[in-house]
Amino acid sequence: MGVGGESEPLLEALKNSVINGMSDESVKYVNDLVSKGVAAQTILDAMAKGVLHVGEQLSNKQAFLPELVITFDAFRKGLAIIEPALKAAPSQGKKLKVVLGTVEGDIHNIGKNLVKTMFEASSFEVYDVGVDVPPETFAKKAVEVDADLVGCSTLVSPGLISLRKTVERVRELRGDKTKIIIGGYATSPQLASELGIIYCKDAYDGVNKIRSVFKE
Ligand code: B12
Repeated sequence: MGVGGESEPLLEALKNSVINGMSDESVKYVNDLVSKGVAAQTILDAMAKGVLHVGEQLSNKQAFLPELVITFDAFRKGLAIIEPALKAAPSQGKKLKVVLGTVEGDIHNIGKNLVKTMFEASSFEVYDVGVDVPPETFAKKAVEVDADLVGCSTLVSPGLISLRKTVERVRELRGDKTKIIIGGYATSPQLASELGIIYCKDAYDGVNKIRSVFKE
């Protein structure tokens, strides 16, 4: 069944519950929408609008990390309900594939996990390779999944050695088929331009830059 006018207020309420991080409400609205026969993708789109809204507020310093964390929690709980239906539905066009991890020598994962949720909310297909990830693992995973992007989170300065090797190795195995994006305390726009890759100041910036590079 399509969206249908009568589901619009419910979709709007779902979006707002995600924005406000009211996960019990989000779960209830998702269940209501599912029982009305609304397509899983339509439900996902409503939640994604909420996630991106809070991501944008964080980027503009109108919201702070705790707000984003509860928003993500509501999103993840709602997503869990519709995930089987999303996987079963015929895919709508090609999704961008992103291999995402924190570089070798670095165990920080909060930023990476936020990026992952924001990317999933943006309908990118994310392959999370974890933390302390060797260059070879990033590159091999990019080959295995035919990745459009490799995303490297790098917060500690010693991680930059590994980041450079990752860039090199991904290029060796993937040429220009895979673009590389970076973020985190140890990275900078200057480093990205030196390496010919893309710097993202936060997850929201990442979504926008990816969309503009791939003209989605
Ligand atoms: C929390 C924290 C920790 C926690 C990590 C918990 C965890 N599970 O991640 C703990 C206490 C374990 C920790 C450990 C250490 N930490 Co620490 N840590 C921090 C702190 C305070 C916050 C990081 C964080 O989570 N921020 C919140 C998230 C949401 O922000 P974020 O990571 O920046 O991510 C956002 C953006 O940067 C961007 N982004 C990030 N990655 C990516 C990737 C892509 C692809 C994209 C698109 C975007 C993107 O999007 C994210 C969301 O919007 C930072 C300070 C700082 N300013 O970063 C220090 C900091 C990173 N830590 C630091 C250090 C030194 C360490 C230790 C080495 C300390 C020690 N001596 O043991 C160890 C690390 C050991 C190791 N080998 O990794 C230093 C690094 C300094 C440097 N230049 O090397 C910092 C900068 C603190 C400081 N000022 O000294 N740390």
